[in-house]
Amino acid sequence: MLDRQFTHCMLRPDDLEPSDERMKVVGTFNPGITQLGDQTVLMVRVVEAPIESRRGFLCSPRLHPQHGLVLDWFPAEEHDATDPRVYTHRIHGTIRLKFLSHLRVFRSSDGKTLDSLEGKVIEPQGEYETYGIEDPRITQIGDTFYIAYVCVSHHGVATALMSTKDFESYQRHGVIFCPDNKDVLLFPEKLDGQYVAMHRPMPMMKFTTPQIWIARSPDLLHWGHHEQLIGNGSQWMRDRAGGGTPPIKTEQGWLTVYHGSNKLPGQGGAGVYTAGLMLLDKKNPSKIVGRSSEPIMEPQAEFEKRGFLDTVVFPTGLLERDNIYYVYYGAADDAVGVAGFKREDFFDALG
Ligand code: MAN
Repeated sequence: MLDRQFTHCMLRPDDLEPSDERMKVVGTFNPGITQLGDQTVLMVRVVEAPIESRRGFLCSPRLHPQHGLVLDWFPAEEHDATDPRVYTHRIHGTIRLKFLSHLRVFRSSDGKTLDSLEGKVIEPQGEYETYGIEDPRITQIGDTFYIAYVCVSHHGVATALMSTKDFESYQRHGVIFCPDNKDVLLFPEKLDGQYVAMHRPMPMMKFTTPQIWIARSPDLLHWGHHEQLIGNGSQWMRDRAGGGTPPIKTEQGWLTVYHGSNKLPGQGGAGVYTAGLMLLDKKNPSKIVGRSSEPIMEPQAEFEKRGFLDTVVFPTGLLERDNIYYVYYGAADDAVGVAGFKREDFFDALG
């Protein structure tokens, strides 16, 4: 674990008003991050759960493309509800979320505190987003910001793309990685004439523990040339491994922070989510040129240890200011945090 220069909690669920009177805000986390002029833009995942409860019933919210918010009620005995995030049908094994996520955009002038809590809302849209949109990752390519985000529906968990030039109006480009695939990170420039992305397939056939893959595309929409990047790794990422922060270019190569969780098979909860550091070759990012042997970040502050899902740090954005790397992350599936690390400590950790 590396020494932090600072840790700030930037946003908590209590800070925000719900988007509908039937809902309460239960999470504000996993922010997409970019720099726009002299402001840092944070596109935060806001999670809302139904307020009402009915004895003997469970409720799962969804957004109907025409009718808006719908609350579905099921007999409680049909589902296992022990996971704080999902209900699992006892016969079909299918899941429904206990909550619904949308995105809100905030700005920060100092990179550590939000200028205002009035966040502009981005709602789920269409058939592939009925169970919510989550975990946006922002990459600036030329003068356009591309946002790869998770879209959840009864079809599964996929990744879709939207773009904007000003964070006021957005263009939707549809699903770019089909279910189940999350944690898609775009590189900020073409390499060898192709766009590049890291992604995380989540196969149902468990030949492997989770892996991060890399893919290429001529146009950001059609992805191919898939190659495995990392996986089957250390104890700290035996249950989960996934891309974290969109890679940033350094003299030495592409720098990115990724996450892993150490849950054992059959163990309850989600395990401990920690973060590692990785450096990819400047010209050929399928080649790893440096990697921290241990996590650089683990749940440390109280707001990272206790929340909706305890002991989670989940990095989703990386910026450099005055030789300090600012890592933005979701804490305990609950709050937005930012932690600062010395530039030289990052490069020492890469070995
Ligand atoms: C997991 C968690 C949830 C998320 C669903 C769907 O269960 O990451 O927070 O809502 O996947 O993406």
